[in-house]
Amino acid sequence: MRMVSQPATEDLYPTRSSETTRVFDRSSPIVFGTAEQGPLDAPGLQHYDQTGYLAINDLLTSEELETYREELASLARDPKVKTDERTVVEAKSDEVRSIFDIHRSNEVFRSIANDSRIVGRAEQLLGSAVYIHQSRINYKPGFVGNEFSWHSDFETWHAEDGMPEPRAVSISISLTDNYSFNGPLMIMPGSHTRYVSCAGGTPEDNYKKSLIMQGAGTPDPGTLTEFADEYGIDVLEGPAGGAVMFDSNCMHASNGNVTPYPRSNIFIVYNSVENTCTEPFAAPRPRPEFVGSMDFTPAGSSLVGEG
Ligand code: 6CS
Ligand code: FE
Repeated sequence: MRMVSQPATEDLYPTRSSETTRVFDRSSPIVFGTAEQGPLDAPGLQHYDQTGYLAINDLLTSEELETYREELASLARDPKVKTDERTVVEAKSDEVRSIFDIHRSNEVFRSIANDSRIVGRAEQLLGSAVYIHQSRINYKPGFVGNEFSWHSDFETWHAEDGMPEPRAVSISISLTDNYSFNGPLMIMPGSHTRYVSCAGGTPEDNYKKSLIMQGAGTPDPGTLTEFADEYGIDVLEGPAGGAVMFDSNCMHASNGNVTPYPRSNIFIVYNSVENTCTEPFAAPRPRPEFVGSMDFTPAGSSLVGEG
């Protein structure tokens, strides 16, 4: 009899390994910390636990907002940034869609990514020190900003970056006003309690395409319809300077932007230091460091950025 060796640990979140979509209940906890630890209070933690997200109004002062907006504009104008491999350009125009790794490449964004107001909330939600798995600025320019299809970030991070469990939280900090009509974040509240194991495999160098328009890891229309019918869709409108923190396994998307008003944000992903990435679970090789970091230095610590 031929012996087949078993993987060292069972994959709790298999994906991209069969021809059919399957839906599992999430086994991992959602909120790890308590209200006593702060800064989030009990109603805030409860909202995050139930819906998978939490809005924070007035995170930035008006001076901070001004500084980040200027930085955003100057980066988009910089020809060196435009040709950098960490910059993603929109499919049908020459406009910048995203700039990755801004917590390492830019001093202004490094400071906000390590700011205790944000890191403290992430640590409380995840119940441990946290490190930055990914950072980016999303521009969503007026007229030409394209959509992001429905997906769970965790499904991609598990398949392509080797993130073991959904113990990560993203923050999207609004640098422009989010209206219903300029492509704001949409979340299916409660969808973070289910895991959609997607059909198909992961193509070679998938990130080069998926960061412009995601293909692999997007659930099929039938599953998305069932999810929308069950959970509904929340549209996260709100003024510049506010933010949304959301669980890594939320089903979310955003529409394209045909209005003249850009919808730009800073996007930072914090992962628990107890959930560091390993080999990808469903991809030929790990993605580059600027998309999925393997530097597990805790955010907010004095060590960040040294060396
Ligand atoms: O690839 C990533 O890490 C992120 N970007 C996309 C388009 N989907 C998954 C995840 O949000
Ligand atoms: Fe996403």
